[in-house]
Amino acid sequence: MTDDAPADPPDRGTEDSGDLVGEGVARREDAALLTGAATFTDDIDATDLAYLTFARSDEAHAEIESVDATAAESMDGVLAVYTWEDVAASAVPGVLPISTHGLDCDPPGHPVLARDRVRYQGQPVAAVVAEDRYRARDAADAVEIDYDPLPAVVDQRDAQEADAPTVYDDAPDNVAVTSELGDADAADEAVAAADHVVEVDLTNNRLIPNALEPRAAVARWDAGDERLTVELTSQSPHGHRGKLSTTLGLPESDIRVVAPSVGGGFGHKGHHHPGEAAAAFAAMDLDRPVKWTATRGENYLAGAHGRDHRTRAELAVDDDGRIRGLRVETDANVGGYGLGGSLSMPGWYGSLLSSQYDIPAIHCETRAVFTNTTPIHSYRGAGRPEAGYVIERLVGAAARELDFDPVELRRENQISEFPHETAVGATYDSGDYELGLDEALDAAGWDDLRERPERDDGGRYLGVGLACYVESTGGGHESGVVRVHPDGTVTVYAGTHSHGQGHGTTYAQIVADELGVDYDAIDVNEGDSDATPTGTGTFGSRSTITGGNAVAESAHVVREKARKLAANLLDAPQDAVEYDDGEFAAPDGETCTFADVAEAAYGWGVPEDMDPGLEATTFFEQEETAYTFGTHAVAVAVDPETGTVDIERYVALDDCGERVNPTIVEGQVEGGVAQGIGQARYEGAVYAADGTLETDSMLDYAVPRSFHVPDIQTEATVTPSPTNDLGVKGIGEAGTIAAPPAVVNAVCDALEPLGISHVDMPLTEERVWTAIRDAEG
Ligand code: MCN
Repeated sequence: MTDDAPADPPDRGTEDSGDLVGEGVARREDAALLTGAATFTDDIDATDLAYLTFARSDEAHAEIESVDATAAESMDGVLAVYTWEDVAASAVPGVLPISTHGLDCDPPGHPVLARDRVRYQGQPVAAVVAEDRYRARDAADAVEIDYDPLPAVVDQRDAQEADAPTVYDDAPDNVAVTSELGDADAADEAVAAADHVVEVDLTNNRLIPNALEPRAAVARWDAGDERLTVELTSQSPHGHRGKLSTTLGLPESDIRVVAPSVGGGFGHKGHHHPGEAAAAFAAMDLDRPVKWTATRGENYLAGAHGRDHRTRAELAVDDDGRIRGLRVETDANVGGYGLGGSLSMPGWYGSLLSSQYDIPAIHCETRAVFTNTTPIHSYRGAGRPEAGYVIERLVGAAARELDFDPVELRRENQISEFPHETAVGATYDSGDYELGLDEALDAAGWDDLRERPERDDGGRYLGVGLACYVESTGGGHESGVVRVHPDGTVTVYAGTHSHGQGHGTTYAQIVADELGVDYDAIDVNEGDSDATPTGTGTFGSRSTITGGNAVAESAHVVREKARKLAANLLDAPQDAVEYDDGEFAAPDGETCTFADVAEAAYGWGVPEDMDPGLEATTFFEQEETAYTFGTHAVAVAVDPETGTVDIERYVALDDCGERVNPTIVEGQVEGGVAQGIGQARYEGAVYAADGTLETDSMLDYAVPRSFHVPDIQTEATVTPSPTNDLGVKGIGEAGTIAAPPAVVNAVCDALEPLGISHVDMPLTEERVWTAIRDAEG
């Protein structure tokens, strides 16, 4: 904070607070996005701009015998062809940073260009730079790469077999790390003692993130200042600056990262990619600006995937419906390389396994397993959808096996006192889980849905499904600056970066309320590492909690300084000055506006014991996690002739504490549910045994279209979080957590008359049809 800021975070109270927080203010960013006025990375032009593209590996696992760039180099318009030898001959380390802390092995990071071996199909082997992107593409095709193919492994359970190919010699069993959470003995005892043990063996399908805008970067090297500027598709500009610093061997002070408008990220633009580093390497080497834009196909092959868990789990339940324990064993595919912290990420997922339930004993063992597939990183939800799926499928299966009402089984076990510490170490801050369940059921017309016949008049099987969830949100620190200009207008800077979430609107609402100034006088800036104090970025549904509280605290500090300045202008004691709606008033009736005070702050109206200026910087640290929760209810009809699943009703009840902007919250829920339905019904990466990605385009990998997504009725309860002054929790990922188990539970309920208890995601027509045919014998 600035010198004027108090050492301890201020108690902001509610005095003078405005009324924009809580309103569904229309998103101010949409006009530019919808009319094409916004600038995305690929829109950026520059004098002498050159274009980079990769020659990528056709093989999933092979030694590289040779790379011959002679033909490519001689092609018209080609400026350079780089291989690992060029990187090695330079001062650039050329390896993307990887966190190996706590691993059972010490694998190298992902090299920007393949060193001697490729470990997944699509790994960049050579980078070609040319005068235009088409010549670059042609030249990349002309790079001749000789491989000595090695056997490949794509499935994480197969990879642990004794005769499986080894991805890294350092990890002979292909296991990067085995993580444990909870108490193994207690879970074993619960399973041994319970009246029933319900088992599931589930696949959480591998997903391929499909943001509208693929990854892209434009790098410029200023040889005079010896400074690199990289404009790129980033969720975390300072995070990218740090990673580029490690990969390129440049100090962070010599790198500026700017993320312009970003067309969706879904977690996929939070981590570092060879493309950004290669563009920077080439820009420095050629002393020309260099652009790299991934094609949709490259995004499929090598843009990092999400999920891909295989899980066996047992739920110990007594006759009365009380859950006694949970035992989970998960094999998580991490692909051919670690990226950042991706190898330890699967180990975190167990901390959400207790969900809304009071489960006294839980044990979860997770193995992060290397395979010859595209690296896995976070994808919207990142661990929470995987955990939510396991526990909600188990509860659904238990209700059926014990012949228990699925609502009552959930109600029987729901946590009702807060804070609540789970058996896997999470401390839930606040909630009213039963209220959420009841409101969701009411909104869905659950009792009527339950009374529907097994089949409708057309012979379709009818079913209903529920998913209750808990989502950990926020974490870490975030920066927020509130700068008042001499004319009383305001610029807010935050270390987060919106890529569809509407921070420009949200932060302006918060600051307008805190400062008591006009919403339209507040401009919000994110995405420039030179302009903003070091921030953490946007992921983990953290921005409203961390960025929102950071800008709120800064606004509060500014307002209190403005009050002191106003007291000086009005010649009144500070305590006696009232502030309302942009106007300070002294007891004698004299007034001055916020703009008068701003002008005085930069002019001659500053008392001797104060510094000039009117701005504050806050690094807000979120010390405790805020846990969002909710219940989603779904009704489906399944056509036995075609395997088609119709989602006839979808109700999403979510509680993210106080809502800054309920309309944006609804949009976030709907977007997440659409992606969750995508996972449940359509999406799934498929690899051939040799490591070829068979679903390498939108022709083979079905992203849901608008007509695949039903009307989603969004409902809310509001349980403020005690972890932060705004009382908020995150919402950006909730839909992806609740939708998959709610839909699968509904389909399993529909198919119960046929004796079908489980169908793996995605519930494609073919898969559902086959399950029905098999059941009918
Ligand atoms: N909000 C609110 N009140 C709350 C919580 C949130 O009003 N209590 C609103 C705010 O308007 C805020 C938005 O919801 O701008 C999202 O806030 P938050 O839950 O804090 O999430 P983040 O801004 O940190 O966004 C991250 C989250 C994640 S992790 C993914 S992945 C994701 C997502 O948001 N990717 C998205 N939503 C996305 N939406 C779009 N359009 N595109 C993506 O790539």
